[in-house]
Amino acid sequence: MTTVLLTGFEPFGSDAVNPSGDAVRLVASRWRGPERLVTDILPVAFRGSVERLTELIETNEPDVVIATGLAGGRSKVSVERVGVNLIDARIPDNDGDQPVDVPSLADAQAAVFASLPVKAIVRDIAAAGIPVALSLSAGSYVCNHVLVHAASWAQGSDRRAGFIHVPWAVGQATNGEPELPLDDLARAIEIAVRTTLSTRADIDTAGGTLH
Ligand code: PCA
Repeated sequence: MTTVLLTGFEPFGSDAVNPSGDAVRLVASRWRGPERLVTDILPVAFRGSVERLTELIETNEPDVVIATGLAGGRSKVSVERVGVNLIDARIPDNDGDQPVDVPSLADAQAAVFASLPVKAIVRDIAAAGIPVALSLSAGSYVCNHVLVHAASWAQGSDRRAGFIHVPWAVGQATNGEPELPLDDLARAIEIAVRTTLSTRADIDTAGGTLH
């Protein structure tokens, strides 16, 4: 049976909530198969996140890994295209670690592409009326770190992996940053899972930006 591993993150920094974890829990509660969906909430820690991801992969042997996280300040769901092999942490992680200018993965390429059908996912989330965009940067913090590890795990195999950043959910942003209904975040993530399962090769359409 096809298995999808879907993760969100716990809260981090000074925040009490993380909509990625809430949205993933919502997707799990609504999932009706037939594929097996395994969900989990990762710690916002450079070491702990990848340890947990590796453990989940070893235990569940997924065909697809989709990790999600919060990108506070973004107004749209962001489907990440690439993980850059660089950590430059602006704030300490939840374990107090703050690596600066070190690789996520030693002795690896400078970057690794997500292997999800990212353009088909953007098309389908947009068709559901939810603001969405392709993104060329997942940042240089724990989310990007997890993307690099997940995408590297999938590289050169039939497995697929990628990352989706979500904005704040309604009622959560503290500085007037953009928010979307939590239900939209969950629907967008579920669409990403469904589209990945139904789409092997991505659609051939221009999706880039000039800057
Ligand atoms: N967002 C952070 C880490 C955890 C999360 O939800 C990031 O974008 O790196």
